[in-house]
Amino acid sequence: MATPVERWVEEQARLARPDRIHWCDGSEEEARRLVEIGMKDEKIGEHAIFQELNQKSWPTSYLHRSHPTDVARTEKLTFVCHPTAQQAGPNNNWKAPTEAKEELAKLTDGCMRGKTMYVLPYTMGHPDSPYAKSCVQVTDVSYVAVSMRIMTRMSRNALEKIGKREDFVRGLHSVGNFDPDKRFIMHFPQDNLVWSIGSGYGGNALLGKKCFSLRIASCLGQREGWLAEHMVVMGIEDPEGRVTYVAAAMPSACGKTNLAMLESALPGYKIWTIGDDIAWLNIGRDGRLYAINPETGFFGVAPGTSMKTNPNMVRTLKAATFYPTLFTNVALDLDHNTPWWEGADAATPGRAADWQGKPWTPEDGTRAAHPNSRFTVSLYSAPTLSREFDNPHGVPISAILLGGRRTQLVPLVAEAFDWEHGVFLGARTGSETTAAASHQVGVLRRDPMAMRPFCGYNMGDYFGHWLDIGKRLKHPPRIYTVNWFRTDEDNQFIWPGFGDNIRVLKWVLDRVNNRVGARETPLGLVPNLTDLNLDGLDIPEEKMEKLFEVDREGWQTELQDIDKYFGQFGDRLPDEIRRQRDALARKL
Ligand code: OXD
Ligand code: MN
Repeated sequence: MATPVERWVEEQARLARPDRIHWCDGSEEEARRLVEIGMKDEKIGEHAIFQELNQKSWPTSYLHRSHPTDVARTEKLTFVCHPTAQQAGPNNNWKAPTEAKEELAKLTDGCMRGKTMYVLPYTMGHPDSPYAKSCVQVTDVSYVAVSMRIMTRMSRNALEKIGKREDFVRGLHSVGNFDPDKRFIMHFPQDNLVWSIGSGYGGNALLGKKCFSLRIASCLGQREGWLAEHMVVMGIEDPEGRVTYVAAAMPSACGKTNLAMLESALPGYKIWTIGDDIAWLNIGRDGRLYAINPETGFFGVAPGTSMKTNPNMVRTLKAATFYPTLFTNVALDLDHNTPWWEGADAATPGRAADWQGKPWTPEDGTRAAHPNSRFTVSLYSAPTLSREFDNPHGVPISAILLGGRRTQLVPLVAEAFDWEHGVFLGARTGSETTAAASHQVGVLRRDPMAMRPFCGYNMGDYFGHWLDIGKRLKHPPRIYTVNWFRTDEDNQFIWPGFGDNIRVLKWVLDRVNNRVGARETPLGLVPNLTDLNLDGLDIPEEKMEKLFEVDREGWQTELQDIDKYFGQFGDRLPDEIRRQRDALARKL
């Protein structure tokens, strides 16, 4: 008798009509075979799916070029199909499930003709974890199959674990013909289903990532009493050898990966990486909040990555483990057959192919790598990998940082007065947009808890869910806002960022261990400057003060924007958030 997974795969094959079906086992041998297939047999336009890079300087690395219209997550084409529009909220595009499925079925009909359908069984989270979820994705491109091996725990065991169960998470993916007018990423939370067609890029195509582990999982979390968040998880070891675990939410391309594996500028401190993008947060028996990272890989932004900004990532990328390591839409140094991007360690190549494979020289004055070019690499290759990474129960979180990219207004760091105030700080977060999604870059938009593109249900209800979680926590983590991006009159960043962010993390540790006091402002509790370790930094005191300045007039204008944003949620905005907003207005 066919299993539920076999029956489901059969059904998808009847619709998409592939020439062949390949059930993946997640082995290294298989990954090698898929890379070979991608180098020889599969193409996007005129480019092979994979091109081997210089294996001496970049062991196990391959270049992938996506379709030129398919270079980032496309929020406009992403839908969450709850039974009602109210459940999806103003933060999501919505279509009625039946109508959405009819439309997708038309686009999917016969879309895999002439191709192989790869069946990818995987779990998000360690298979022994009570929080792990079993999933199956089908796809028609080797790039996605290989990427999913890096990003998830893909194996035959995953299939065995599902066995006769019907509640596995389903992902149907096809690149279709890459036509942007026929591109949709649709979610059906009631069916644990993601259906994505027309894109082979990152979060649009690796369905275990944003689609399941954030959008669908946030809905599961609402139902089951936990949180799926766009967060880094890391351990911070102090000079006494104690490790404190912290989670940090930041919008896409705002430095989460650099933070997750930071090399400390302060002696005696060390960062241990659990994850750089997604955290599942559950309440433990002891009333503390525990975090797991459901993923096993990094899908990080390449431009700007170097020994200066993130030495541990450069070490990770150069590790010789065959998951393998993929570079997508970076430039190619033609003299050395090596990947290159703006801000890389290697000198600008004299002769290169740009991200589309077109001849490029520095004189062209254009960017060689796409601003959203990426690497996909296993977390197991990271020298900073935490010993607790595979701990099925996760790690206890002592502090949650909520960040954004703000050149003005938001202090370097501020501590919330309590959990409810912290939820408000997260709810009112704004950030300047980056190239991680297709939209105009550098525009301020509200991005609560960095979840604007990823919260799979009404954001008003989401704020309420955070407040409920707080009520159930006996020992809630403290909540902080952080902002590395404040600029001076000359538009220069005041704070050096990167490895120096440990100075802020040290203050957070000192606060959660009740070692230092703080100064109250309308925006929260900020450090006394004498409590921030600034040894070896050369920032004039007045600039340091500027990092904590409360611009009351600027905040009045900001409040209007916040009110406008909150206004969309009507009755679904919790009263507590309104109370917090009014308290801020009174203090300004
Ligand atoms: C990502 C994103 O890829 O947030 O992590 O866009
Ligand atoms: Mn992300």
